[in-house]
Amino acid sequence: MAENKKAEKPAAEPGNKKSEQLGQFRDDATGQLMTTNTGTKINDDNNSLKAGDRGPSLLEDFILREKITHFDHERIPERVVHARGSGAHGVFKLYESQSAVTKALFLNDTETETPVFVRFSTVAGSKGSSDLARDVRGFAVRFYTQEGNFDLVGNNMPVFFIQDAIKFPDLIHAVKPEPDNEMPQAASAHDTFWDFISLTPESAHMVMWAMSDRALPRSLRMMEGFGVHTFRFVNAEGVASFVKFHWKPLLGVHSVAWDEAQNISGKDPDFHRRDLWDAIESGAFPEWELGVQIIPEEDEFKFEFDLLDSTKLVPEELVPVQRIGKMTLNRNPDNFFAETEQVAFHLGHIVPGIDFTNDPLLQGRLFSYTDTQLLRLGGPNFQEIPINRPIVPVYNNQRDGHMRQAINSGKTSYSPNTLGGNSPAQAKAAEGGFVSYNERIDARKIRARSKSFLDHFSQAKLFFNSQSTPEQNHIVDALSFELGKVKTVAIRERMLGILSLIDKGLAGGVAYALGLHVPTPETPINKNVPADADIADYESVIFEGSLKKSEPLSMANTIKDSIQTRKVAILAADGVDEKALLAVKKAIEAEGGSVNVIAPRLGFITSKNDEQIQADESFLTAASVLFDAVYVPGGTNSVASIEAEPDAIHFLNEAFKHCKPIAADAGAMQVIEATYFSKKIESDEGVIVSDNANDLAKQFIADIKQHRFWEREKPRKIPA
Ligand code: HDD
Repeated sequence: MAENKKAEKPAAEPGNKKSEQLGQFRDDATGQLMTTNTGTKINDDNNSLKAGDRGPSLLEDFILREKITHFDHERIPERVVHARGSGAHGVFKLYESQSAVTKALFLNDTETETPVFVRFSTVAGSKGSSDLARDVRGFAVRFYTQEGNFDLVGNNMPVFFIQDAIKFPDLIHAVKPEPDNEMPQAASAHDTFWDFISLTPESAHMVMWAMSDRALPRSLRMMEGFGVHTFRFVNAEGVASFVKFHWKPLLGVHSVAWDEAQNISGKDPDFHRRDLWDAIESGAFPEWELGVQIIPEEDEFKFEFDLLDSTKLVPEELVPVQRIGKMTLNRNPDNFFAETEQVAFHLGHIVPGIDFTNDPLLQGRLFSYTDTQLLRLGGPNFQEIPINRPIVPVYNNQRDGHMRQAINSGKTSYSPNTLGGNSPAQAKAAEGGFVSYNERIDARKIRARSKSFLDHFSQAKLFFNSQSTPEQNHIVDALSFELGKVKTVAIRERMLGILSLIDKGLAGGVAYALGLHVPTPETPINKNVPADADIADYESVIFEGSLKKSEPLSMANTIKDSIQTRKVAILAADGVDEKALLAVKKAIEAEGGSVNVIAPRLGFITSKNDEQIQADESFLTAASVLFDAVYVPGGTNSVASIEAEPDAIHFLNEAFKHCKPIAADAGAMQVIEATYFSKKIESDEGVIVSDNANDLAKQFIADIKQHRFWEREKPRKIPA
């Protein structure tokens, strides 16, 4: 009789404590026989038990009942925000001990690789929405440290829409699909969002970020991450400092164009998820450096803004970001539901050496995250789900509840006790027990916003002024699009009032697109505003920050030194000049880029010297928006076929429109001549035509490093 042997479950990464722990739960049915959940082998999984050939199914059929029941219960509530996400495992390695500022062991110990699990997400859309929505991206990192889990639950933007957690349900109700018709999906371009925003000027700074190209990342691997709030570090002597956390991607920060984003949403709604998965599978592990801005406690009031206000960032010019370690994502999850869906992040998961501040947004979040997991994961034992378990043992007197896994032995589940030897005993600070920072609070209860939170515009201006011209144009375009989708004219006008307090040119550009006038400074934001909005009174409106520009805020200043994992399309057909094709392919692959040959149909194409070259995609399955650059090799017949292929010409026109590098052999000039942009190529950077494959490859690679030639958007209307 065939026996089901318990499958071996090796750690995916021996030596990695989290991976080893997950290995105990990983199951693999390869070579095994099918069973019910109670282990009884199943003989027939295709037919239910019936009374006769054509008779009714029998209630007795435990196999049918179990299978259908489990299926009926397969779904859990999606996250109320950040429903759509992608996860990956990795490690964090510290460069240098940070013991001067924090006693957190994983930030002291440069030897240990700390396992991490990261989940990236969009905020507004449902679980099945497109990756390319214009949205903030969640950037949640769990460190499985030797002192317990530390979760850094951040975003790809350093500030937030609101200052106080009590406004979060309002913000999210406003941005989510409208309640009467559940439209639009994964989009802020609708009336309720802008109604709320136009009545909530504290959102002005975040709106600048959310309407910038940061909301359209080229890849999850090419975005920054931020802890947003000011946190506290505490060292072994009990000395505290404020800290802001940053993630700096080693591939730089890059985005796509809005028109491109909308097309990607149709061609491949999983674009970011696939990109992350493929990069990890191919061994091109995404990397970020962890940065910290440390502010000594005595400098708390040194700034023009309040450190406790999450609508403000600390400019790097004022406090430099020190890079203290590197995170590498090196393994995809085995099971999306078990890991990415069930992971329960919480910024209240901290370890000794890290502590909270009184930021009212942070304080409210501390409540929300556990609360939401109770509903989403069904009860108080969600920390026992494998992805949530710390790598250190858990001992306390919490007991029972739905789906309890631990079998706690012994008589006592209370403290203090004598019957159980007073175990588990409380840990003294010297034994690693968490002791909250001993902050002095001497205050009256008050339900109000601190005056130090009232400047809503100086950093919105700082952000806008720090952008390059193409980036500023994109913000104007984004707001013109979003407010153009708003039906209520009064909301558009109110927003123009807000924008005019940030930048007159910005407001003017958007007003032009909307066919409206910028409201006068006297009327802007308090016209027709309900008393609850509390936005009429600001001295702050006119506040000018001392810093006028901050370089790191512009993506134009990001790293542009690599073509690692960039995707290049080669348009080819029978008769292609394989020497040129292969030379360019080889040069790109040598620098870590990837190449797809796109041909009129799948299968093989025959080169001009009768070589067989595999077509990776056809014009039916591929789209320019899924690539970073395009190359057209020569070869008389190939060139004639490509020129005659409308989809290929569209491919090139669209790549041009989205400001991507384009290269063609001199022999492929007739293909370029069939495009819209052929007349522009002499002056246009980022388009090369050459009869020397090596020179072409060199220049092409240099262009791909630049990512995009946004200056090409003059005039900014390009057909494709
Ligand atoms: Fe939140 C999820 C980030 C404010 C309430 N949040 C969630 C996730 C991220 C953030 C990345 C997804 C975690 C995952 O991948 O599972 N949230 C932020 C940032 C904020 C922020 C950077 C501001 C600085 N959030 C915020 C507030 C509240 C919440 C003010 C409530 C008062 N957030 C939640 C939540 C979620 C969540 C409802 C939904 C699913 C979950 O927690 O696990 O509790």
